[in-house]
Amino acid sequence: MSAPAGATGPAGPIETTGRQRATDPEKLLEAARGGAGGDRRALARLLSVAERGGEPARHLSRATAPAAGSSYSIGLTGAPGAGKSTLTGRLVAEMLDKGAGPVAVLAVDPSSPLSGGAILGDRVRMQDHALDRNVFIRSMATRGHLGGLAAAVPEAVRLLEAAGWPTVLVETVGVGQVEVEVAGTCDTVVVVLNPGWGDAVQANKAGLLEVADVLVINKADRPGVRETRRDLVHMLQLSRSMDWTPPIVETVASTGDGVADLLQAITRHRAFLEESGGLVRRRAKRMVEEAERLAVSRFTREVAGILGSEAVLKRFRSGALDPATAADEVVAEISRRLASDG
Ligand SMILES: Nc1nc2c(ncn2[C@@H]2O[C@H](COP(=O)(O)OP(=O)(O)O)[C@@H](O)[C@H]2O)c(=O)[nH]1
Ligand SMILES: [Mg+2]
Repeated sequence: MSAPAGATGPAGPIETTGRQRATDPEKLLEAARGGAGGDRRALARLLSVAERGGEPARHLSRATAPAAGSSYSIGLTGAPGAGKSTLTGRLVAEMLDKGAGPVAVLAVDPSSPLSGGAILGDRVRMQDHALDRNVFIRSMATRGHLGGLAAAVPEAVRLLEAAGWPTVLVETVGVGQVEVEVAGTCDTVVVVLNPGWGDAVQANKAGLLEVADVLVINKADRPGVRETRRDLVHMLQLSRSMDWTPPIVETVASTGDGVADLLQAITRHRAFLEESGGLVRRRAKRMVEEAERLAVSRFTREVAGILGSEAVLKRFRSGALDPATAADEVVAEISRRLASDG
């Protein structure tokens, strides 16, 4: 099922008629600039472009590149139900309270082609902030972007950056491979866990501890906090040998307890990255990874296109072609196309 042309999903319908119709990203970007004071409809449209990918997104990507580095992104990941949305809402409130706004929130759901119920719930929970001029909330799902969400989200973050949002929070719904990858595209990665036997172990298995810059034991109003903390400390000692040891923060998102500590931990990690030069390195490394994802997915599509042709299948069926020769032919064909392109 595909989205009707021009729809933006959860951000609301877009007019598909009239002069306003989005074909010129530069104009839209111009309108969207100014952060909290910018045109949010234009921003929503641009985010749809980033979400869908393809040539328009590449074009947009070039337009937003000059703004790179002017805002800070924070990723929150953790198992469904861990309290990420509640915590995100609290964190936004805390930032606004401390004068650290405006804040843009991207709620990312890789599992649904169009954002569904889970994200709708998130939006309801964050509605207080949706009314606030200093907050922009947007859901993102898979829309056929060639590099997947792990490529679409950084594009969206750069777009928000170019539009003048100094802080972007990225919340993922779960802890699948894509979600961890998406969170990993942010400057500071917050991993949200709950107290209880085995949660720390699961986090380790899911590769969460590897990407974590800040660890949160949310639902600290429940038993098992001390054991979970002990397990985490132990696992961090075993698996990490680096200059930054992720602090472990206890929160009760439902009451707001510990959220100020969480913001402080994030701020300290940011300062650490900025002072050590790690931020610049980290961002450059991410750009390489993002470019790799895009390049590989383009090649993959080319390869699949050539090998999936009826002519090739016919030769395979009749025994006239073997996989190794076919691979040679594909490489030669792609090289030929590249040469004639360039
Ligand atoms: N007891 C308790 N419940 C919490 C806490 N934080 C969140 N919850 C509840 O846990 C449930 C899942 O929270 P949600 O934010 O949707 O989790 P998400 O799936 O990770 O986004 C909701 O019913 C929250 O009210 C907490 O610190 N303590
Ligand atoms: Mg959520």
